[in-house]
Amino acid sequence: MTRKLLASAAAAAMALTGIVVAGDAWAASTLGASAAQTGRYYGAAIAAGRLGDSTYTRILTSEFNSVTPENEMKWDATEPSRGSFNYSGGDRILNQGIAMGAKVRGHALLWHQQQPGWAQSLSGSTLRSAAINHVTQVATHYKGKIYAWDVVNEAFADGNGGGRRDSNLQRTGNDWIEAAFRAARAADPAAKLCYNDYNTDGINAKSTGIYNMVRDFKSRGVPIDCVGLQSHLGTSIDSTYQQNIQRFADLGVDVQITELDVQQGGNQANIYAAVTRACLAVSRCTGITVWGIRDTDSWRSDNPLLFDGSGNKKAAYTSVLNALNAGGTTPDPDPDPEPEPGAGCTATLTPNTWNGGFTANIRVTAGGTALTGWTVGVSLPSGSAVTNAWNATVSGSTFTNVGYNGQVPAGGSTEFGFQGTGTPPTAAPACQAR
Ligand code: 9MR
Repeated sequence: MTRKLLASAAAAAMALTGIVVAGDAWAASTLGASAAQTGRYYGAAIAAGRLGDSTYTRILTSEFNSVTPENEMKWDATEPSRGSFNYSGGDRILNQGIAMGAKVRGHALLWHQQQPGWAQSLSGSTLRSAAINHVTQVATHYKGKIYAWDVVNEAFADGNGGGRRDSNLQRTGNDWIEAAFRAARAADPAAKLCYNDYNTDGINAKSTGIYNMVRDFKSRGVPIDCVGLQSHLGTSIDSTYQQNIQRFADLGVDVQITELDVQQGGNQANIYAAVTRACLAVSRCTGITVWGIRDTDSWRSDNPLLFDGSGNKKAAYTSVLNALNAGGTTPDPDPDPEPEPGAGCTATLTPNTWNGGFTANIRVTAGGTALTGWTVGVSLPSGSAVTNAWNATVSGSTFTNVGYNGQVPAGGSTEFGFQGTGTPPTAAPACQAR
């Protein structure tokens, strides 16, 4: 092959991967490819009903490497009548994302809006169990396929000093959010679990209320991995925007910009660039999603997106692309590795022999990471058997936490015991976090 042919073959290959040569530097030519240079994604909220529009789909497939269903995975869409689930719209979005090799964000398991009528009319423990069942069912249906779930959306109030929003869900008890996160983790352990909200795009009372909740969750071992800052913006950006992202990241959660759109007519291109730069500056800010593709696809009427109604790139698009190509910090792909089996906890056994049998008390101690569940394996001498256990369930000689003692803070302990026939174990029990 001649040099020229080689060069054009390389150019064709680069065009396919969205990379072009700009000046001396390599610069990606699409939002997704340029975000990927620093290990991030650039996504869009999409609607199943628009996927037949060829302009829409052309922009979607060429520019974005993450998708969020704008409405299709919400409670009213997925469980229109109690216990009867409909995943048709959600699955269309999921399959579009899979076909594109994109990350799929799940939105949203529980929210005070877009609840089906039957849920709106429930309250108390009936609503609580219906809500948790909803989380379990939907997260199970999409198990292993979702990059990050907005487990709870918009549960904090505006102008209430950082307190919760009143809603039917809130009235089931203040612990409804952690119950939802625990159910989501149990159903889909691979998905990152996010809390998502708006008007949290700077340091203010509302974002501080959320910050305090995340800090509390982390200290008690409630599973939470990320915070979504929606970023529905007007004509300015809060001067503490980046600082706010950073303070959440410093709690040990990822941050994602989840629903970005910016009013046109103010400083749109500059605000988009500032959001991009702020995310790139914080290594745990892992990606940005715009809430729609063209201005005409938006829920807003002030032309807040990156493409005009005809699908042309706007100035805001170019400013985002340039900001992405200017580079930034690189996220650690696995900032919170799961503990190695056995590394998350230790167990000690204290036997008490009595006529014809024994009892044993086992103390489980968490390592440097809080436990959200544990199992302990005991090696029994031959001829011995477990007859019953307390504060744990038993299968053979493997013991698992019960509902009230799976959560153990880092360094903390809990105890269970069992009774057996024969002689007590002599080997140290093996503890594993789960
Ligand atoms: O864009 C969504 C619009 O199509 C729906 O009618 C609306 C219903 O409340 O929800 C919009 O998306 C919202 C998102 O789910 C949560 N944050 C605010 C978004 C804009 O309202």
